[in-house]
Amino acid sequence: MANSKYEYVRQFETVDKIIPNTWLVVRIDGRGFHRFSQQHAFDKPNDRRAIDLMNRCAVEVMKDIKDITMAYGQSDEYSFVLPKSSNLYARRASKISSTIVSMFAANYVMRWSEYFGNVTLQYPPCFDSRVVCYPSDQNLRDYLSWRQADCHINNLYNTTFWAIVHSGKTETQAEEDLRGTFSKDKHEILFTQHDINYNNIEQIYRKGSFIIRQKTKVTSISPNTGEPVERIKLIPTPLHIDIIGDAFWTEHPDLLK
Ligand code: DGT
Ligand code: MG
Ligand code: MG
Repeated sequence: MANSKYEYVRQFETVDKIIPNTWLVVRIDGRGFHRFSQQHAFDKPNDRRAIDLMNRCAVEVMKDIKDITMAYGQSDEYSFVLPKSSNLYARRASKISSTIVSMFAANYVMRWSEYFGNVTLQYPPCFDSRVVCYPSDQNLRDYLSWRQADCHINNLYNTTFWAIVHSGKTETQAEEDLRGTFSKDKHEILFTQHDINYNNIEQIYRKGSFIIRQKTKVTSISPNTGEPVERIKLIPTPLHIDIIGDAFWTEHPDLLK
């Protein structure tokens, strides 16, 4: 029924095309993960299973949607970056955003038990999603720096908070101890009172995860000869590195093209 009398309703659909030649960032974030992390008894301050699952979902999204060149994740959020030149779904914002977030959430459920073993998933996790466009390379770098700085600030606070609580104080006391403190005070509390050098904490917790497509050697069996064949493939790989400074970007100039 190509030209049915009903077809005029299409005209009510609004166009939400993103302007050309701008970086696209899709950020997804867990809905009510404060409760979700409690209901599933996530380790505090960081649950490695939860982080690995988030990273796995992001890798699967990148394997499927080849336009995504990089992604940054921390806590219950992930940001996916599409280059200025991308014409994915003719740059329709809701189509891009909804495809990425539903693929991510479906993977989260499907792969849950791979990471959480026999911990039962109590209810369906849900993620929100938005698209933001950034006109300049500096805007994009500032966006990613903002998310990584957020990871650092929250992780330093949470690490100190839970160190105080695990040492026997109440959560209210820990909150009071930390009120008005600066970053250097938290480092000091951790070092002198809890024997923790913050800088020695694993990078995955302090820096979050930045996924890029890295050249990786893969071996497969040739269907013709039955022999193993080595090939170089671009595989989305999570790195736990600083993306605020210039060093990483100088090493990877292609990412900002
Ligand atoms: P929203 O996003 O407005 O629906 O609300 P929430 O509750 O998702 O809050 P949000 O996104 O600002 O903060 C993420 C929450 O997830 C926060 O309460 C801490 C929790 N969370 C994330 N990762 C971990 C983890 O590895 N361990 C624990 N214990 N909690 C985590
Ligand atoms: Mg959330
Ligand atoms: Mg969040």
